[in-house]
Amino acid sequence: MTEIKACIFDLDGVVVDTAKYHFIAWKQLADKLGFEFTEEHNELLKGVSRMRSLDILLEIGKVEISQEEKERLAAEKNDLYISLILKMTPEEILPGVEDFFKSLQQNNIKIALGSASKNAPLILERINLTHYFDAIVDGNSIDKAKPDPEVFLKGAEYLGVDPVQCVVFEDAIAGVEAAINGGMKCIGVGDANTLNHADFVISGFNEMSLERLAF
Ligand code: B16
Ligand code: MG
Repeated sequence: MTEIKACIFDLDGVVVDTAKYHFIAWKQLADKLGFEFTEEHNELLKGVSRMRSLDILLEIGKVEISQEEKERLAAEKNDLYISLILKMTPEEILPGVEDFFKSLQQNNIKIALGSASKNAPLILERINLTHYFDAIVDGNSIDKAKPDPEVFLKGAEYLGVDPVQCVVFEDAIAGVEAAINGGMKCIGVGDANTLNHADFVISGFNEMSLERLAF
């Protein structure tokens, strides 16, 4: 059994549910471009970078446009997304998350963020969680998307903790793979069948405790 010294959290789908705001913003773009974009389509964008998400959306709508136009549409989507997340409040923190952060702090287990989102710092500020984090790695500080382990390895490096002593919490398949590729343990948050490569899966942080970190 390895002593766990740090927990690294994905943001969307683990700490907070921002997928619903991404959906509203992407759907508005698809409406404008004249094709249907459903909640099922939105599942394909979870954990995926902004530009890759746009490419997937355009593939769904069979729309071909220049790189310049893509940049413009991504910026337009992001403007709408930001207008939505600016209205977020601490009430949107997913159940059990803050209590778990407190117990980690009390037991000197470090906390890092490992998110693909370039808007992560703004979201953490809106939900008043920034102060819990010893390190923040987000879409602004990485070159390679999950399942590449870069985001989590940087988190471990910033914390000064060996990757084998880190546990990653992830809701996306690519995120679970990124943790495994980084030599870390991974607890899936969500559906056990979907996240079957994780060490184990919880449906939410009300099921989580320090004792369960010892595995
Ligand atoms: P942004 P995570 C991801 O966050 C979202 O799951 C994904 O849907 C989004 O496209 C990506 O962030 C980039 O977000 O446009 O704000 O940079 O799950 O890695 O915390
Ligand atoms: Mg996620």
